[in-house]
Amino acid sequence: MDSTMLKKLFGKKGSTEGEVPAAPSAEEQTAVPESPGEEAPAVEGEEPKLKKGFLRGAWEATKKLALTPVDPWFEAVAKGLDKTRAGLVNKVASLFQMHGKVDEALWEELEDILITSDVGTAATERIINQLREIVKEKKLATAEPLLEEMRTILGAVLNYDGSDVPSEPVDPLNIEEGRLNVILMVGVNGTGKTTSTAKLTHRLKSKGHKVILAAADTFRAAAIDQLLVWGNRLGVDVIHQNEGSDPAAVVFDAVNAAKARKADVLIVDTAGRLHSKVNLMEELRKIRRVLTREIPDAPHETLLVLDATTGQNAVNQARTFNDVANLTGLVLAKLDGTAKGGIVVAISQEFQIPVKYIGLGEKLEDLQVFHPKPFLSALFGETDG
Ligand SMILES: Nc1nc2c(ncn2[C@@H]2O[C@H](COP(=O)(O)OP(=O)(O)OP(=O)(O)O)[C@@H](O)[C@H]2O)c(=O)[nH]1
Ligand SMILES: [Mg+2]
Repeated sequence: MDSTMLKKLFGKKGSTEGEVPAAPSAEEQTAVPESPGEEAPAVEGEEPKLKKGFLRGAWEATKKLALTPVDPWFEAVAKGLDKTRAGLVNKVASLFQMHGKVDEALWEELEDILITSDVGTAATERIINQLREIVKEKKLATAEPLLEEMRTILGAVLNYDGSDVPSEPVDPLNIEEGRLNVILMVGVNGTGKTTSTAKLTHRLKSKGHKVILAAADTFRAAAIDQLLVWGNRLGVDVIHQNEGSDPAAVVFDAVNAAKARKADVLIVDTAGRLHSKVNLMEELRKIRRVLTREIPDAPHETLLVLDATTGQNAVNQARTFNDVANLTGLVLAKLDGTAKGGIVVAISQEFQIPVKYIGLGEKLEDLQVFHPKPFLSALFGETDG
């Protein structure tokens, strides 16, 4: 059972802040958890007498939580989205619950919450317009049913087709056996490119792929060292040259080394910091030219790494890079560090490029495949993916 979820539902009453309860035993899993209010059950196993509404909903959710085996993928996403759940969905849920009637003030407050959570103006407008339509069509007098409706609308914005998710997430990458697959990591400085490169290496390696890294950020010696440290920790080769050398030359070396060493995947970590945007884009073009000369259909993936905490800036970066870099996917890093995870919604509304991964922490395991189903379940505090 995820302690943070229980805390979210029931607050911290009766427990010390930061305390993590031990995993429940089989008996405990069927026992009734402690409830926050005076309406807590006196007898273990007896249901509290809660009226329909938020507490009742929380109770039902917690009961289900206690009985549902936890899926590690869903659990990891849920944990990484704690802040956004509190900052976005819980706020919307309590607005719908507390406000009661549907009036202009409700729409204004909803707009405020969505905009301040980085959902973006286009998606906010879409959500509110569709909710208004639903209120009219279904002649809703109260706002409470709107949360479930909003979840459905978000699913549509995230291009969710209603299909189920595999129990083991499939890496959404154009990787084929029998060839050298090249993944180019791009993005402005500090977004999480190098860390995401390491996390992706870890994922691919654990699936049996032989990975080689190219230190094509030659702008700073520290950038090369950082990748070397990760390479060492991961047990993979890092092809590098000295600080200031031509990144395209590093990539040329790396392709040849990867071919000679029969690697399956070459991941190219690039620089984000150059004197100007023009220089940065020119450097990326040159890297791509060298790659294509060596392997005609390379790079097979170009992933733009965005820092989820930077809001509208991330949207602007996606626009700029998309113009020059033929992006095949997005990595939204640092989603764990923000209550404004609405950025995933804004990005999905504005671009056709799929969000392929989300970064949910600094550790190697903290890169998760993005799929709207577990994402929405985690966001809405549900109990499984
Ligand atoms: N909390 C959290 N921190 C992250 C995540 N991804 C990266 N970071 C941190 O963000 C900082 C910058 O990450 P880097 O991977 O060095 O970023 P970069 O894009 O390679 O930066 P430059 O090479 O300077 O352009 C580091 O402190 C990382 O540990 C994430 O998903 N969650
Ligand atoms: Mg870097």
